[in-house]
Amino acid sequence: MSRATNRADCHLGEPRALTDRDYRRVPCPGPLPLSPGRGRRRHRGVALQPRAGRGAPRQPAGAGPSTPSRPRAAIWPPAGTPPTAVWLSGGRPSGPANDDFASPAGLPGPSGSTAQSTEDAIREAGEPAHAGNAGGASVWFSWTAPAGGTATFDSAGSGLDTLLAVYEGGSVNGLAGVAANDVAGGTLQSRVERPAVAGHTYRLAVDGYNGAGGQATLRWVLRGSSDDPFSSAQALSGSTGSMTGSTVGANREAGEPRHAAGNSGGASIRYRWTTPVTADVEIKTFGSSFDILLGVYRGAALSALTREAENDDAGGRLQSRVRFRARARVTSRIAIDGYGGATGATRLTYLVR
Ligand SMILES: [Ca+2]
Ligand SMILES: [Ca+2]
Ligand SMILES: [Ca+2]
Repeated sequence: MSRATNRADCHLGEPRALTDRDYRRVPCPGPLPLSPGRGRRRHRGVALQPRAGRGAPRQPAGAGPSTPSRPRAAIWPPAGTPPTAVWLSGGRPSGPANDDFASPAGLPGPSGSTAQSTEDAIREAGEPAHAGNAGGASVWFSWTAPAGGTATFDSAGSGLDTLLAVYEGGSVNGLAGVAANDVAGGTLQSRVERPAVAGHTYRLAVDGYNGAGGQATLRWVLRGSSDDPFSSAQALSGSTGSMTGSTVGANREAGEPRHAAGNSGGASIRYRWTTPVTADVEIKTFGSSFDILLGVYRGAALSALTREAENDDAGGRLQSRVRFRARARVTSRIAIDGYGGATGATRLTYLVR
């Protein structure tokens, strides 16, 4: 494992205050032979204003938003750190929609995956250093645990050296760290796993080591507590609806029943659904991407589950469909598993017939 030598080596060491939207970050045109504290130099036509030491950065004369037609670089490296990116006045291309802490991308449900570019993302004022590295190209996510359990987040599959951090809190400079990771499993990608409290909202930052940008993937999965696999079940609302999800990264809990056809499965996600009145209902997984096992139960605890319905293949397909009579105010516990432990994208449709 080695650190990639790429644009990441061209980033500011101290980008903290360089978040002015009137500035535009561009990749370093090459090694910048700049020594902190030695005054203004010219590099490939860009006026540089180095500043030694840490502290409040100083804006070079003429480099501010007031003169956007005169591109200049503002570089304030900490002492001993070579400057690595230039920020030009004249407007920065808008970064990702979830660049800032205040505008996170929501992560729906107990599990899933999302991918995006972090190019042009920045580090905002007051932002903590994620996983102990200054980073510099963070994007933010928000996830509310639909139930209690163990939440796992990882950035496997990302095309950059990621930093991943989980927080609680409502402002970027007032966050409480929950978990953070730089390298996991011998890769440059990151992984964290922590207990999640039902209803709590967690904020996640995905950043690049030393400010690297690139294509980032974030996966999340909530597993139930070991004494009840259904404790992480996501609630279905209304009398009809559809939910998409993913079983990638899910597993099989101790004591979990075989959900259909006596097949052991191996990667299940769970839902719960309560109808206000007794009704004939249908639940199906048509539209999922793999061979599904579907099991429906009632009962308040794993040790007291009663099987309501199960199906492996319906209608000559690998997808599943069950019909049963749901009792008023009795919660149906629904498990989607993969035949032989297969995983993939899921689609669950439920309706009162
Ligand atoms: Ca950011
Ligand atoms: Ca990393
Ligand atoms: Ca099937």
